Amino acid sequence: MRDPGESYPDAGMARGDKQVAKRHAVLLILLAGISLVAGCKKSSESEAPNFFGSPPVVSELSITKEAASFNCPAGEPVDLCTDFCLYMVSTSIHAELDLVKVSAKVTDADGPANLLVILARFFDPPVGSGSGSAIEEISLEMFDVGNNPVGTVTGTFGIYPVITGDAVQGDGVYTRYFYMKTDTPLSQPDDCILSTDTTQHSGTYSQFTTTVTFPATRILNYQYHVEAVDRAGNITPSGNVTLPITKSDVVRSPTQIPCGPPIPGVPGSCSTP
Ligand SMILES: [Ca+2]
Repeated sequence: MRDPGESYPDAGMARGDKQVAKRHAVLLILLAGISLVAGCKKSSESEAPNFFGSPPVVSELSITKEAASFNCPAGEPVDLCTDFCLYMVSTSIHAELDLVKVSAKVTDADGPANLLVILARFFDPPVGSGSGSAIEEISLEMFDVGNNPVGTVTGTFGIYPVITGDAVQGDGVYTRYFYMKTDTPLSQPDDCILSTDTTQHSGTYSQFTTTVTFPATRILNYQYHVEAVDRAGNITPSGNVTLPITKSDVVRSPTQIPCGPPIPGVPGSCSTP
């Protein structure tokens, strides 16, 4: 069975990542330019003109988490009577995971159009956690779009808009909410989180799936920060905020409903209850 978390990667995140990848290419070129200029400046000992304008200013930083809990009652049962005379089965799902909320006000003296990208960044697994996995730096794009979707995600039972958690469009406050989901290949939440979120907020938040092994305490301390990058290559990082992330939990509770009597003349087939 494929891990739905893998088989439907968050389209919002994928879109963000694609944009980020493009912007990272620009960024690398800009960074190369910066080191070149820095090198020139060093060798000539002259005052370089300020090619790069003012760096972005990051303020009103807020990085918090809240425990999110989902309960989805058993939906439409799966029919294993008509073809197999086994039972009907319907599954209720309970999921608990942390929602990380990152937001910051970002301004640029050269105007908002000069901002290239605002990123929420963290290392997975956290540096020094001793998890043994290769450490990756994760970047999620932050948006100033209000409740407008930034993409879609395809679940098992539908397609859901992806929202960022941004409160007000165009106020200079960039936001990204995302779930920290522990990979549980044998116990997936199906569409429980996607559909509950969409009912409650007109869209669902991205899910970041980590494969890190949590310690017995079920808690790992992740460090998050914001980085604002402008088109001239100036990068302004915020300070780090450490949050204790709790291992997520998904419990599936199947209920079997016995089949009706065998259907005469149709071997191996029973009526549905
Ligand atoms: Ca905003």
